Amino acid sequence: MKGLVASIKYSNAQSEQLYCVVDTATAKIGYYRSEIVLKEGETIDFDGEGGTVKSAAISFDDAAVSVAREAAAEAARRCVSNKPYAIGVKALDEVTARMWDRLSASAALLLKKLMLGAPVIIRFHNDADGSTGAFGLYKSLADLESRIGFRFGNTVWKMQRSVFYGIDDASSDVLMANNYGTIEKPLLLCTDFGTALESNDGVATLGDKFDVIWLDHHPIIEGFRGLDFAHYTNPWRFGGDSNYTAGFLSCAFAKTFSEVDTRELEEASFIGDYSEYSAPTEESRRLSMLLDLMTSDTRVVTGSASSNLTPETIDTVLKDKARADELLGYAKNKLSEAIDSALGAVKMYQAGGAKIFVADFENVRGDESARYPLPGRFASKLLDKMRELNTEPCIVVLHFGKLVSVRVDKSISDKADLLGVMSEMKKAYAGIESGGGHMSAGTLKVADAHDRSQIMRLLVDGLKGNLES
Ligand SMILES: [Mn+2]
Repeated sequence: MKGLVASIKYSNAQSEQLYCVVDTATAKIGYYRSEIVLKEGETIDFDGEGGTVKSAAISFDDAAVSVAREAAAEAARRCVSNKPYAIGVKALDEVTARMWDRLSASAALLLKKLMLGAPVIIRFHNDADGSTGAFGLYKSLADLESRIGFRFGNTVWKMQRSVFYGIDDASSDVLMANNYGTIEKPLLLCTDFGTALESNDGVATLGDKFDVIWLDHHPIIEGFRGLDFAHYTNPWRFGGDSNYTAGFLSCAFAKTFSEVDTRELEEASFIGDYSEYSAPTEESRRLSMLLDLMTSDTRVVTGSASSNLTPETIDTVLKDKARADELLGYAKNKLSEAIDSALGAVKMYQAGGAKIFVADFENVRGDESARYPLPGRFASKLLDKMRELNTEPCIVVLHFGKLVSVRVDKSISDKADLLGVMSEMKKAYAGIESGGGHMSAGTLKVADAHDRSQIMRLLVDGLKGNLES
């Protein structure tokens, strides 16, 4: 059989190196061990019986590399549909249609990389929204694999525990890419995080090691370097806003090459991010809560110390109804305990016709080692509860160590102008390390936890000033 070595996953031992070989006749890829040393770009005439190359006639020709890359690009384009995904919600469907050419071009890029065994890193935010996006993408890729009859391989899923893409993240991605020899540049795909000035150093650290696809729905921050990526797509730039969730965006992106049904996942993303398009069903509520738990405390599902959560693990849990029910029961319990403690610990400030509630998460979370609920997501749940208990619109401010999470009722989010208040605070006060988010949900990080009370006062005063003006 004749093929071209498209990528190599290096290992210290030659026998452990993993070679991705494109079949020259069919453009399908296969993964092999090899008893002889091969290099990326080499054409080999070989016998790959049993998944190991024992001997091969080797040649190298630039033209053959170009032909293989063009064949992969062509095969990728053939997989991409030009019919925009639509779910029957006009406002969403119009935004999707406007983004479609862009999403299709990004999908063609992703698929070309996968068809040449290039390393692909997919990072998703650790919440219901980010994880539905990753899971929808995973299911769609699996569907495509089964239709084209080969596995892509060399894909790494990483759950992102912050809303920024930092230097450490970029360094780890570059190190990982250095572990491969490829004829095609590695690809990084980020979803549901990172649109912030705080990600600029990470983006700079990436250099030109990667092609990048960035799917986000956080408000556009001018000066964020990722905006220059050819494959940065954000509904804010196409007449949409944060209500068009990243989970929905990633599922729509996946619809360019797969028709796998992701409606329930999309719905779970709307619930998780409090999107105005949310129309919950019992099943999607359940899914959203499960993903919320799994992404908050990976130990309850993996049983290990690893803090990563992969779509494979999510798949395993979702397929096991008894296990999923058990986890849901656990989540509901933890949540209602935390709500009860919070109700006894909040301070209230009147702000025009609204109420601002402030609480310390330390007083809420009973068990030190418990990771569910996480403070940010708990702030949203607490806002729900406060809405139930009060007739006025509410704001919840929850502090925890160096972090301050703020949740604002959508009905007053324009007037309260949380993002404006946070950006003023960043200018006026050097003790703030980072701050950002959506109109109705934001997080501040202070350099020193001792400064917290001062920060809280500035924040409450800023919101109050806007609401009373
Ligand atoms: Mn989101």
